[in-house]
Amino acid sequence: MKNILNAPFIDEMKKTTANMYRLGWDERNGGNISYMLDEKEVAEYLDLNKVIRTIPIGFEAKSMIGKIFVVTGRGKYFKNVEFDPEKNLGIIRIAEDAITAELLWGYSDGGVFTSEFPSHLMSHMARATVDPENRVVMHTHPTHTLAMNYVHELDDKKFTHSLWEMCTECIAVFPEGVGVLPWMLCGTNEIGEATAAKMKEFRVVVWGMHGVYAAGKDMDETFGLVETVEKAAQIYMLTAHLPRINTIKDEEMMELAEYFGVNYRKDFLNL
Ligand code: 2HA
Ligand code: ZN
Repeated sequence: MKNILNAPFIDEMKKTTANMYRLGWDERNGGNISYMLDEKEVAEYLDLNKVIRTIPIGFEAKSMIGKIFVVTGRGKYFKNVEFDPEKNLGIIRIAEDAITAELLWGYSDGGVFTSEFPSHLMSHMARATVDPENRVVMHTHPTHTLAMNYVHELDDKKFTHSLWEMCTECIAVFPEGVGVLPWMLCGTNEIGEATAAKMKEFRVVVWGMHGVYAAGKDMDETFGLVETVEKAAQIYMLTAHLPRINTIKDEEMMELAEYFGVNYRKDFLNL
């Protein structure tokens, strides 16, 4: 059996949480990540018949039975993951009853997965229906995106349009746009369900005045999405209070999308 601390997926979790922390997006225990793993790959590192303990999920995740995830821990700080992955991360499998998770590794101080895990699972379930390759769900508090929530209308089309205008390649990176939810209480199944509903259309969902949820087929794609949205929001916040002299026009955004050959939300442009 190989040493789990050398597993590429643990390394990715360490590097990603460290990057996000240093970007200032994940203060204290802010943010959480869940990453669906390949059973065969995990079996190289762990005895899959050895369940350490079980943890209730809080809803029935039928389509996820048997799926294995590495998930950040409840109350844990992204800052600390790289130094003690076994305490701050856990590897869990959704049990046959669909309402329990079986802990296979981690949460070594007796901890459990993030309070957002039900929301993550609902997003995984929603993305699986539109993209069977989806593996990652990420929640974080990117600074400028959050700032923009206070000065911009929280509307899918208007918010997306403003982001697309801020960087030339935005429309190519998230051609489907971003979904936006109003402020809602976090950690509840209600926000999880609202997020999952948006996740059928978008890979990025803004939680009004809280942060973002993002999904993708791997860590790079998911992180890259958040990074690009955040960069656009930063340009927006650097310019929103200044007279606008130039802009990327809707015709130009259309030209870009067509050049990159992406399937974009035409109804989010005003042509
Ligand atoms: O896990 O960010 O929304 C901490 C959070 C909850
Ligand atoms: Zn949060």
